Amino acid sequence: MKRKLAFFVALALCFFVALGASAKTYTIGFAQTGGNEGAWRDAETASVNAAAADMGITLKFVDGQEKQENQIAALRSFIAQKVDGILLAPVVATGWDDILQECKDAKIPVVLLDRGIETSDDSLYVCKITSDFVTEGRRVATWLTVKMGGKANIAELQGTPGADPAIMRQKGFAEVIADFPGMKIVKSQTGNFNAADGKQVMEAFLKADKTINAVYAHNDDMAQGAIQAIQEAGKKPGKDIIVVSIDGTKQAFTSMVAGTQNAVCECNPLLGKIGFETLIGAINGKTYPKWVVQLDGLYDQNTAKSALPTRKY
Ligand code: GZL
Repeated sequence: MKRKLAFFVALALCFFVALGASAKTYTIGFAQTGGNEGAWRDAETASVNAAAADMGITLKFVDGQEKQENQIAALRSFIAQKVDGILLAPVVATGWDDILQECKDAKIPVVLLDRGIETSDDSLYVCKITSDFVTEGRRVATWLTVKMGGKANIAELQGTPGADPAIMRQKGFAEVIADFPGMKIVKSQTGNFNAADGKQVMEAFLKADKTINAVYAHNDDMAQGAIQAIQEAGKKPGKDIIVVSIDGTKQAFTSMVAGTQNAVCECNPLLGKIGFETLIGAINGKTYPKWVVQLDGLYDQNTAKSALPTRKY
């Protein structure tokens, strides 16, 4: 009899504990890089907003306007508001230790979303949830090297200066082409991850160097700008000049179907649910590997048409 009673008491306890955990409404601050980066960033923000609504999370959202000082101010305001946890998409990789120490002192866990940081103390954040940017760069470089038969004069459109994905995508691409002397980067400059700057830089590249026959853009938005610049220069993107980029947004797939882009390595922006689940886990004492890596696929004109209807961003 006693064992039966103990069982039912334990069962009731579990029920009330579970009820308590699910009934709590978490207040979470999200400091987004923001600004006018474009389709990928918009998809990530939409994913975070949708997940907050689905999970009953009170979300405090700040658009950092692509300025680190704005994101630091946002984190300080989250601390003052005593949020339960923080998501941070760090616009650049350095300069975060002090503010993250303030978050740690306030016992507010921070999860890094879609970009990593450089720090000597990785206890300052729970984990980073990002793609493997070096591998993205390597995969695109490998695809381009095969496509060009090991010989190309490449224009590189870099992402935001100092941003983790820009640094790592440049590194991965360079590592692969280092083994192929015929694969030359003849021009390389930042287009700040946006279409307008990407177009402007590509226009200047085309005026300066008539031998360019390939473009490596660190994201799709800059690739779209480059495609426009190539067309306005009277050349055929996707044919006269091969175009490859990273992100895998719909615009890249429609361009590959249209023949103006040749290949893309995706980079998943739909991180809202996993971001909140990880943060809530950490708030409740769970530990995580420092890098929760997202896996990406590579697509080209042979696979774009069938994949396009299934794309979620
Ligand atoms: C990658 C993300 C990058 C995207 C760009 O995780 O930080 O920032 O590749 C975006 O499109 O601007």
